[in-house]
Amino acid sequence: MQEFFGLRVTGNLDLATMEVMEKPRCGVPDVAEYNLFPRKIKWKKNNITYRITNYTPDLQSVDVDTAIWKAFMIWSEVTPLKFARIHEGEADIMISFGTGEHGDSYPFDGADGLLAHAFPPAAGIGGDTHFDEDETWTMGSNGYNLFLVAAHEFGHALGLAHSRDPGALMYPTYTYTSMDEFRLSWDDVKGIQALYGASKQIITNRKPPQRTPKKCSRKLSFDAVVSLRGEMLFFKDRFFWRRHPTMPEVELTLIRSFWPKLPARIDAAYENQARDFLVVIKRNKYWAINGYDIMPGYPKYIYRLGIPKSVRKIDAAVHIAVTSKTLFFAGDQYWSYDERKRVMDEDSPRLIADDWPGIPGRVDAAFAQHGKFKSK
Ligand SMILES: [Ca+2]
Ligand SMILES: [Ca+2]
Ligand SMILES: [Ca+2]
Ligand SMILES: [Zn+2]
Ligand SMILES: [Zn+2]
Repeated sequence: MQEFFGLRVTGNLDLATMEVMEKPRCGVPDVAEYNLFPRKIKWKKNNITYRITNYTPDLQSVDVDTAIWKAFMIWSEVTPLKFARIHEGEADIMISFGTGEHGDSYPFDGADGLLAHAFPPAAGIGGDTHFDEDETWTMGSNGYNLFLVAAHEFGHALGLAHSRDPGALMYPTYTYTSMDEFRLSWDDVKGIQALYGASKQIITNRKPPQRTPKKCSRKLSFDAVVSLRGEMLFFKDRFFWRRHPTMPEVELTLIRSFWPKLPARIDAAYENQARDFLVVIKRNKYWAINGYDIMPGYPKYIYRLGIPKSVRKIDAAVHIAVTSKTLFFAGDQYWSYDERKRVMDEDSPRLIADDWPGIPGRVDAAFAQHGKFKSK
């Protein structure tokens, strides 16, 4: 894997970075080096008040109250911080919805682009959190999810700057996750605990923070490896690394930030270059993708390709352009699908060990490169 990952980080603004910067994002300016504001700005107390000064017409007020309260909860669960709502007077964190110039000389920009911003802890406007009313605020996956954006902004209101970890809540761009699936990353937890310390209370059924995979870890394995329009994608957990031949650096990206409708994690993937689509497999379903778009009619069941129903999970898949065959690996067997005739080859399945002696047991990921075929 050194061929892909043994390259130096340049710190230059490259194409991938520029793509990220065009995505819907938070309006707090970037402090790229660190996940705290430079001078460790924090509240000098653990009991913090908030007040919702107006409501968005996009949601019922009870939903706004819930989203805001849950967004505070994710920070209070991991710190000694407590948040109390007040209904009049000045709270530490004043929350409002506004459009364009809304009274603080940091105007919003209409639909999309900047979604919200928050001021770091201080008296007066410090801690205050503003949402762009030109967005459509929701409790689900359409428009922008108020809970997710509020949770991110409250990170700023408590003293966190942006993170460079694409798995972190404090990453500057918006990627949808449902409220049930949502978890802070280790980076977020380390950041907030550096300011306020850890929570004293024991919360029993809380899921641990999510770790972002590290490309230099010796233990790293991949869920899937695939070429896509000349780039190489290495899938791992919620993420993939992208390697473009002309770019010096690999970029780590959330799967959902490219394809919001895909599962958060995948099992296998392959590219059909001749027909220009990518196929992503998760358990017994597969999705065909053209560029950013999931093709109509997907997901479909893998059984439609001729894989028996006893197979619940595909370990790896690879398309061999010269033969027009796609190979699906599951356990110690593989199936060969003829993409030209659109039927499974009659001698499928075969034992992996019979055709690739030396591959030990189960396969994690497979891809074809320079006419050769690799598996890992
Ligand atoms: Ca304030
Ligand atoms: Ca906006
Ligand atoms: Ca709105
Ligand atoms: Zn932000
Ligand atoms: Zn504002």
